[in-house]
Amino acid sequence: MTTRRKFILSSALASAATIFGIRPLFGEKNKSIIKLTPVRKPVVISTWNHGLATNEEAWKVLSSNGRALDAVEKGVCVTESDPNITSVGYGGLPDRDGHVTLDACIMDENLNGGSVACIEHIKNPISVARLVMEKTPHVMLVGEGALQFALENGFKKENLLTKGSKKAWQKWLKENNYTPVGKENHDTIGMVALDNSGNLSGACTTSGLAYKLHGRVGDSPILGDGLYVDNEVGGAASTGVGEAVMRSCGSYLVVEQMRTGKSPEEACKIAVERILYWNMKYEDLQVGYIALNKQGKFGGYAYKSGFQYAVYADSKNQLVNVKSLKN
Ligand code: SD4
Repeated sequence: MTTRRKFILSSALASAATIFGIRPLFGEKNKSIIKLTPVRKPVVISTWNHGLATNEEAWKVLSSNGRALDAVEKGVCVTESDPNITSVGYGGLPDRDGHVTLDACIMDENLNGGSVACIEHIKNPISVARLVMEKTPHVMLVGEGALQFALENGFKKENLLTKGSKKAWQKWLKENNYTPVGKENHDTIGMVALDNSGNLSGACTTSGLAYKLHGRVGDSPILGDGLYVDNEVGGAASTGVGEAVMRSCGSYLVVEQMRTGKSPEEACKIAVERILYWNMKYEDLQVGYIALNKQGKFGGYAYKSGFQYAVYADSKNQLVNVKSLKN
């Protein structure tokens, strides 16, 4: 092909890519762009103010040159094991039938993922999700099968319904006539970390919406919804009404926006704008995203005000109030 023809063809491809909003940033090309920019590391971010304690644990791993994957698993285990956090793990509010059913997923730096959904009786579902990733040919196990897999691998069967959560559920039963309202149960923990080797990993774990229908699974254990990590670009995690996140493939959308060069905050904003654009209707609708890119830059955005995330970077652990589309 002559040089002129080659030029015309590549310009045509470039403008087609621009029209469709696609930029060819995959593979080697993408890697070389990222290598040119300075990297701040390690960094870990996680949702809500309980993210501070979660970050502390993750930082222990990161600051001793550990792997981001170990950091996110150990970090979110803190939240899962805390009986006073009623939206994650032990102490999580049950479904409308009184079952505490948990959702969790994890992703490493090689696009590997593991997930469990609607699992009962296991205090640390994130560790089961990691085992699914590392020891099985699958990505996701659900319900009874997930429990069976956990027990076969040495996890203990426990009662996760604390006195406090049981009391809250009984009160709800009296007042709400057994009608699931899809009301948000704030404080799913989503976490993304960048380690000293420059690798990204993430984890997300929750007891989901309080008083949901038995068997309901939200966004949190779904790769691309509650969490997505692409080690060439960045990672993102969500919190809020899972149905809205699932309908818009939220975390994947955030990561793909970062791939086109958007900052973490801009990428998160685009993902919540998608929810507004489609006019999704849920009672008490809130969705918040957090994102961390390969360079160690981070950000978040929420549908409505009140969302915070915790960031541990430059040896400082602090809370950030995020901007929102609505008050
Ligand atoms: C879910 N996204 O199950 C979770 C709930 C949540 O803050 O994040 N609440 O839909």
